[in-house]
Amino acid sequence: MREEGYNVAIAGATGAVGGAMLDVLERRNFPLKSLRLLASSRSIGKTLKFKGEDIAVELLDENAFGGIDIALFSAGAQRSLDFAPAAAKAGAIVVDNSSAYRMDKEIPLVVPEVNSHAIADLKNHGIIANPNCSTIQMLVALKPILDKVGIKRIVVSTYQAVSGTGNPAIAELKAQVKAYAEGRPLAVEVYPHQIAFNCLPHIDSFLDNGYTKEEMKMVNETRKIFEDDTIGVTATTVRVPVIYGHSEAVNIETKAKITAAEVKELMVSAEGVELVDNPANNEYPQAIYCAGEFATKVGRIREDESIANGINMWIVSDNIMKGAALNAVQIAEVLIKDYIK
Ligand code: 25A
Ligand code: L14
Repeated sequence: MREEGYNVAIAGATGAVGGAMLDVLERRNFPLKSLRLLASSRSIGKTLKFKGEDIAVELLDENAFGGIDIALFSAGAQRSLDFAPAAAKAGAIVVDNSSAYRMDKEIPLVVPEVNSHAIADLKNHGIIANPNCSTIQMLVALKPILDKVGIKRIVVSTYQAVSGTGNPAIAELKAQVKAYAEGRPLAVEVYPHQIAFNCLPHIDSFLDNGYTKEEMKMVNETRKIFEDDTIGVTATTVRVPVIYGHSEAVNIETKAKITAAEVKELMVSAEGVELVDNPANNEYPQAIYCAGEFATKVGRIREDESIANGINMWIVSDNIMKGAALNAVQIAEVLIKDYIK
């Protein structure tokens, strides 16, 4: 580790994820020498606060990365395709939150608690991909079970917060709730339908196979991160009127038998996981208590009585934190410990 700290840039600093990156860097006291905040021309003239100081937002372009050690990208897949290679060429290591590079065979896709070793492959292009939010929290919880008894198949249904779509979606949910309470008509702009008091089985765009892109990210990214193409994964991803925190009902078929009690024991010692499972006291993971938290919470652990080796569980995490900003900063922490001299 360098005494004087590291030069870090955030591309997409004004977004929902970028704002959380500032928060995580501050809360984890990341050793910074300098911090550069980048966004589109819409945000030029704005400042953002970091440790009580105002930092001006600068334009994201190919010349923005001189002297940067680590560039955290969260400005959408197109911006990553446009500018991440330039950042890497300028000598920065890129941690990319978008979907642009996740399934590229030469680019590591990393959840530090699960496959930190894959970071070594960053030497190919200087880019590391941060997985999809729904995938990250599921794998943090499933990894100890995978290691102990093996997993054959995963069936997951998600209940996803609007913050994943960014600040405009948060504003739209709040505005719809207010308009409803005041008896006014609801404006619908961000999603194809009203999201207040509704559930939309539609996240990201639809594909030819009838699934959404979000559903197929959960299938393909799980296989890549677990390094097992034989694992069966099927997903239904649903948008719900929640601001922060994705919830997931996860059913797994394991290779060998594991009891609910044994799974609970694994969750107690799992890195990044907190067991919240006391139904007698109405205690189970809930999105409203996950906002701003780093841990992935797991509860409602039961044996699936319809098959020999099955487990049901409920997994909740802040999609903007572990699902994006925290995971990216954790990768940066591994980089400064093991990879950047
Ligand atoms: O990979 P994908 O599928 O392409 O999607 C990734 C996107 O999903 C979000 C994240 O958006 C990311 O952009 N996301 C959520 N969870 C995620 C996760 N776990 C996740 N992504 C990965 N993993 P976001 O809203 O958090 O951030 C968007 C940022 O990108 C900046 N940006 C947009 N276009 C840009 C650009 N930066 C440089 N050049 C461009 N061309 C954006 O900054 C934001 O920081 P900004 O300056 O453009 O916008 C700040 C203000 O402008 C408003 N606004 C946004 N879009 C428009 C707009 N106003 C008018 N017209 C618009 N089209 C915003 O309200 C904001 O206040
Ligand atoms: O990281 O919730 O691939 O609308 C793209 C869709 C992030 C969440 C990604 C959403 C996602 C986003």
